[in-house]
Amino acid sequence: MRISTFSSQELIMKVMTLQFPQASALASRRLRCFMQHVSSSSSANGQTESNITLLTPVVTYDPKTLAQGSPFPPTTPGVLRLYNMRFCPFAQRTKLVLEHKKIPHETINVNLKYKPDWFLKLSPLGLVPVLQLDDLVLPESTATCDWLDDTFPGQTRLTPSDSLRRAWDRVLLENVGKISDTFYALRRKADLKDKILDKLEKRLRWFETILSDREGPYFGGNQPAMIDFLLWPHFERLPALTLLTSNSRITPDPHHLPRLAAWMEIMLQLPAVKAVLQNTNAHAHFFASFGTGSPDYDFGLEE
Ligand SMILES: N[C@@H](CCC(=O)N[C@@H](CS)C(=O)NCC(=O)O)C(=O)O
Repeated sequence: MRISTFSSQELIMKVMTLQFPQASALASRRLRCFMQHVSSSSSANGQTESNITLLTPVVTYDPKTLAQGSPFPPTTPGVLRLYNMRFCPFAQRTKLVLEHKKIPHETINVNLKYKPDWFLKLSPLGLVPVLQLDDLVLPESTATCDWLDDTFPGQTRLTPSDSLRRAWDRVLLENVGKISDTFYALRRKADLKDKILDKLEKRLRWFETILSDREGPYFGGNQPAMIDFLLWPHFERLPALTLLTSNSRITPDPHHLPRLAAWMEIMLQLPAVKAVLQNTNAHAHFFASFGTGSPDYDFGLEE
């Protein structure tokens, strides 16, 4: 694992332009870029010193997915990389934390149906998200988010210091996956639609109750916390499920679930959420394409 000094005092910006040979395997990517040397600070509250120096990416990668047979996009020492898939709710968590904390990184989108060999070497389970920084390789949404929060505490930690709150956030986290399972259940067992929707409503009411007991409007209180970013991707997809199933019971509405509906509204205003958001039509399209066995990973990107 690469750990070097992470200076809290200053932000060193070094701009350099790199020119890569046109004929390289990455010829299709834009090769002119800037390098900024950014140092972030360790937390002031005496927690573990973070000693990582990050460089801001120098190459702007094409956001299109890399599939089997694509050459490995070379890494740059000191540049944090996220292996991602634009419609993956788990990778979206990591992306949200990166964006919210303004942590410099580059993103490589991976075709998860036809995975490149180099991706399988990095991620033997073949799952995104994965973070890579030099020799460090870290998979799993929650692990990557925790690591980012610990390593780049910035102004505010996203993880609550109160242990009971942390424990309850874990309870919420454990239950959110069941919300997206609804979509797959509805596809597989259309005849059980009412039962499935009843279960979903029950779960959403449970989230509403927990949120109502908090000081709001976020699950984190008056500021978004880690749990808000971990939950959000699953909720962002609910309007698309509503669209696909023509069932309005799926998306929290202000009359029945006012706190959740307000939370969704306020989350949508966060710059990190805006930066990573896919709109309802895009999600619906991706879900539908996934259902046919040909996931349209690059939907919405220019040809
Ligand atoms: N527990 C993992 C789940 C990640 C996950 O399921 N990612 C999906 C995309 S949304 C994936 O990589 N699927 C590829 C595959 O199953 O082969 C996490 O939280 O990161």
